[in-house]
Amino acid sequence: MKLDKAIIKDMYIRMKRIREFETKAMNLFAEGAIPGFVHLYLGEEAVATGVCQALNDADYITSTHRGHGHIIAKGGDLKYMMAELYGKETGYCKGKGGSMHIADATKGILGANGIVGAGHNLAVGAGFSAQYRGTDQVCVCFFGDASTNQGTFHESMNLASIWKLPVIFVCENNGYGISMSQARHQAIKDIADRGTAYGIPGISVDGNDVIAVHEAAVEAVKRARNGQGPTLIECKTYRQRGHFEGDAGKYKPTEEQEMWMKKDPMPRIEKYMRDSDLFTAEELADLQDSVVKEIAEAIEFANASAYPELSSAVKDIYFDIVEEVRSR
Ligand SMILES: Cc1ncc(C[n+]2csc(CCOP(=O)(O)OP(=O)(O)O)c2C)c(N)n1
Ligand SMILES: [Mg+2]
Repeated sequence: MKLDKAIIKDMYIRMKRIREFETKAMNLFAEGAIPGFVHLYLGEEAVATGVCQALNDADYITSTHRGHGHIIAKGGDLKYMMAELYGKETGYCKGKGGSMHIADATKGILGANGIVGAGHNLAVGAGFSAQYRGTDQVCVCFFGDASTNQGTFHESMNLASIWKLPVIFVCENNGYGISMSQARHQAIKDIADRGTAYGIPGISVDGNDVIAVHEAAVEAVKRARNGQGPTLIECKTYRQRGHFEGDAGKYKPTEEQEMWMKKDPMPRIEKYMRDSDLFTAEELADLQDSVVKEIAEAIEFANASAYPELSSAVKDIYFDIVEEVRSR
């Protein structure tokens, strides 16, 4: 597929934002600046990017516990994200949600999600809503390999198929569910095969090749907008870090890690950009500098922000909202 320079440039910026954000989050967590848990997306940047580049602002995504990449690729605000990781009051959830609860309804980001498999149902709901309202919106459901063993995956695939909902199921097969390899948690190799059981076309792509992911996503989005129903895209990729920061990932064989580092999506897209003669080395360096600056500004913003007041711990909770609705 021959892509316009503008699309490649846009994808590179999104990928680089994720890489830089995650690298900084990794270091800041190690320094103790970020509390709680962070599950990093390093190595999987091409998946969220290739898919989200094929979407419009009005389209939806559902995310996972490993959600930073999805949110950045769909246009989430880097400053509010970083502030949320820091637990600051300027964050997306006023510092009370952390990494796994970031959502932005204005960008169609229906939320990261700490419950494995919960995004599938939300995606079906969003797809049904779009179909019912007669809009041309689609919903992308991002999820991991291990989550395809949850009942929600199967229920959602079935319903999306029978109702021909505009949902694109994007499986990030990074080879592991926590410390358990795919070979130990399911008896199949290609998760794309699971589409057959529900009458959904399933396709496996190299998830570290942003152009291959994008190509598959464009096709699936076209089908969904045309009323032809869901597609299952399995993106074969690799989690370069442990399951969360603090997990050294000792169970990942060295040869396996080395093999996947050779397929790192960042140098691959950079090589493509240089070899295609579409970008000069200087242009590439300028793009890199501008992203590094953006992330530095997000960290500065988070650092300069205040922690929430203690009294805010009982604000914006269920009973608070019920009270507000009652008093209207
Ligand atoms: C319902 C539920 N069961 C178990 C867990 C614990 N848990 C957190 S992440 C995870 C593995 C997820 O693996 P996968 O879906 O492949 O996503 P990845 O972490 O590889 O991106 C599990 C079992 C959970 N958060 N929610
Ligand atoms: Mg996994």
